[in-house]
Amino acid sequence: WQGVQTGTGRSQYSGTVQLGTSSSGGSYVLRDTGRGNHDTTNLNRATSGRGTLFSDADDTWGDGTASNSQTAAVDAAYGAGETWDFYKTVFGRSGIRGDGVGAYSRVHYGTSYVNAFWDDSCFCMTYGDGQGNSKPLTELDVAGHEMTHGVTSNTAGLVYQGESGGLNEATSDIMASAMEFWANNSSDVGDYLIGEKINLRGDGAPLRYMDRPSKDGSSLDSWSPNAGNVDVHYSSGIANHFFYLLSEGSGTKVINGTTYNSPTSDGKPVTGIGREKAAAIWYKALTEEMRPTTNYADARRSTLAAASKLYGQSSAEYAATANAWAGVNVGS
Ligand code: ASN
Ligand code: ZN
Ligand code: CA
Repeated sequence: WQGVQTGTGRSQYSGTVQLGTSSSGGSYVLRDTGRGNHDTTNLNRATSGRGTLFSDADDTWGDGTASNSQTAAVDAAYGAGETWDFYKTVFGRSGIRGDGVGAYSRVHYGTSYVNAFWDDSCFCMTYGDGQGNSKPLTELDVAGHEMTHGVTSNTAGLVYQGESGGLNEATSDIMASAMEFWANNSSDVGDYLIGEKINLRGDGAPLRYMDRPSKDGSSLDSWSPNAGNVDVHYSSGIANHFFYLLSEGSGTKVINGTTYNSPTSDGKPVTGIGREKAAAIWYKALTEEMRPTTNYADARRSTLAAASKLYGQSSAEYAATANAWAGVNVGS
């Protein structure tokens, strides 16, 4: 396969996008040579194996609908590319392990599969097609979420159960949202919602809300002694809410057309420092401070240490980090 080609994709969620592709003998494949040779493959309803590398005669992929089998590949490849570029540009991280090597993405997993996942053993991401009113699980923030599970595995290694599991899940939502804002795609604008365009439950609601996680009916807005006993996709709410408060502050705010209303558990207002600084603090904590057994109290210390390194201990950013944790009932 030769050179770095740029294909055109018609995605389901992100409009018309540019894709890194490769050529050989007059045909094209979804191998992104500019991003660690990240491949996108077709499982064609299988639930194991590497799948078949997508190929195409004219380097124009998908048609924006799920009836075209290439469309899911366009979204998956675009999401992996944006996430790669986000980590590289914003944090200087070259790929999931930081070694320049790409993972790969598999689409059309199984039949009516309503999920997506990262798997350390294949070093790959996998996407289902959804079922009924639920569309393919290939939205940009879902790709960022799954790929970030790979980054977490290769850095802090947060154990996927109890409080560390909630922090692992939150890290994926936090970095996915930061990436979605950074990607600045006019068809899928940045927000503090996860999976907002998939219609996962058929009621038009997003999968998760970061400003007030309990809006989904299950996630925690703030820490309680029971946090380690709930599903990691619900205990993540505590850190997702922390990240929202640290970025945007408490109260009501409209961002890219979405209205947020973020309360604090102690009733005290929090002033945000902006999502770029909040993401920088989280990433530094993840990669330099957190450990496999980090719990919420440790995460507070980790982010304060990161804020201190980045901005100094007497900075507004350090104070806001402490205030945002207080706002989700994680104290000193
Ligand atoms: N989509 C889910 C996640 O990334 C899959 C799972 O729960 N294993 O957390
Ligand atoms: Zn996850
Ligand atoms: Ca989103």
